[in-house]
Amino acid sequence: MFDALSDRLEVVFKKLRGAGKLSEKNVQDSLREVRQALLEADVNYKVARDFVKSVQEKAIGDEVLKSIEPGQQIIKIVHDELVTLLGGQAEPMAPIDKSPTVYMVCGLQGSGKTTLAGKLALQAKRKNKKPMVVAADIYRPAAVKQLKVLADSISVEHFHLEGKKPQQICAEAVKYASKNFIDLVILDTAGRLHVDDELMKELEEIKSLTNPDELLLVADSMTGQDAVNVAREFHDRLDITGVVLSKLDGDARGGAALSIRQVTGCPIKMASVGEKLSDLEPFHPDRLASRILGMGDIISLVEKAEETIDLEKAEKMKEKILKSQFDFEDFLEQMQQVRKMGPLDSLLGMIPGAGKALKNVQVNEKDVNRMLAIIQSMTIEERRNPKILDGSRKRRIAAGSGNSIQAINQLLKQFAAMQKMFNNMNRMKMKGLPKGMMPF
Ligand SMILES: Nc1nc2c(ncn2[C@@H]2O[C@H](COP(=O)(O)OP(=O)(O)O)[C@@H](O)[C@H]2O)c(=O)[nH]1
Ligand SMILES: [Mg+2]
Repeated sequence: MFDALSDRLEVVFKKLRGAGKLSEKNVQDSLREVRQALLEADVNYKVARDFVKSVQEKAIGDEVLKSIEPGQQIIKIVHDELVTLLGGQAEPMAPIDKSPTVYMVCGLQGSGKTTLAGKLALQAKRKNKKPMVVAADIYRPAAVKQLKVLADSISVEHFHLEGKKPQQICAEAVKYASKNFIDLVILDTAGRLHVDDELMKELEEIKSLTNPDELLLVADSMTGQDAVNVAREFHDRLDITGVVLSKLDGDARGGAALSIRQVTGCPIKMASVGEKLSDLEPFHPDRLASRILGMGDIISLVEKAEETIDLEKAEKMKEKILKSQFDFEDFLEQMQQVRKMGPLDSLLGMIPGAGKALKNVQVNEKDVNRMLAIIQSMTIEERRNPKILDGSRKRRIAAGSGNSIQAINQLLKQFAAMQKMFNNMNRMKMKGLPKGMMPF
């Protein structure tokens, strides 16, 4: 989602790093470009203006300009300001600690409410809690069914009362839950195409009848600044407790995600990153900032790995990446593990720089199978040290794996790019990047 912004900022920072000595003018020019990049990413103009002002105040001190690496310092300041812009600390969801805890989900039509209800239910289940989803969107018959199908797919109880008003359905659901040992009630409310008074009244009533522990607004990141305005209107009326950014996996410019916290003052609690029910992550301002500044999101990757892979292996992977010892043997092992975790392109995007190195490569299962076949046709020695792959070895591997020499060359090229990127990352680290710059 933040590719274009990342690319722009990378260019600005490259210039800054290369400048050696910095003057106020250098800095001001760079920050003007940062502001332009933010605006192009569809960041709210006031947010962009204040952001740059705040960075500027911190960056134009003697201390920064005379430091050994002023460029790095300024990047660090931008990073820290981005973290602040996104809310500073990660804000956890209200704990599921009574019977029942109530999460109310609201937002415009199509923003991803029903999907989120399913995702939250799945997450609760994984924590050994008993969730129940409540169909309170009665205006579209398909909506009740949609929630039912989702609930059935994860064996979660589904609550609905035919012919009743949403307010009643929700109130009854909470009563039912407290009698039936349900830990978490998730209210899937109705949406509209635009904010309207009637809907707001309905939501206000549901709120006062059910007294939710979380009142979540689902904001569709794909709709840009509209999402920000909608969030503001919902917050004004309902006093929401948290925003969930949905469709962060899309290719919109990301400005909504970057503006919404600042404009509404409401914390972003979760990020929805795909259509599958497992595609829900806690929102971490620092990780997203690192990702936007091209530093990847190793922590999310490792955490995701830990869910599926055993801890020891995940730890080993992190170490190998850090020490630039990542070879085809590791690649093979990791690929096999990683395939259990989810769509590859989304995982690769979390590796610093990998998204970029592999940008024009469509990663799909067929490609992966081909890559794996090629690596499996290599000897251990070749996997450890691909440099020894000469023409005749390549021909052998090509024949063995049923691929062309060209496919093998392509894989080698991609792998070399990845190694180079890991190396750069490590060198940057060794140069003593300020603390907080690297995501680990
Ligand atoms: N790519 C992507 N699609 C999503 C995400 N969340 C929801 N969707 C899709 O968006 C559409 C609308 O979602 P739905 O939950 O029905 O929205 P609702 O009208 O607010 O209940 C559906 O096609 C979902 O599969 C997400 O995080 N990423
Ligand atoms: Mg819905």
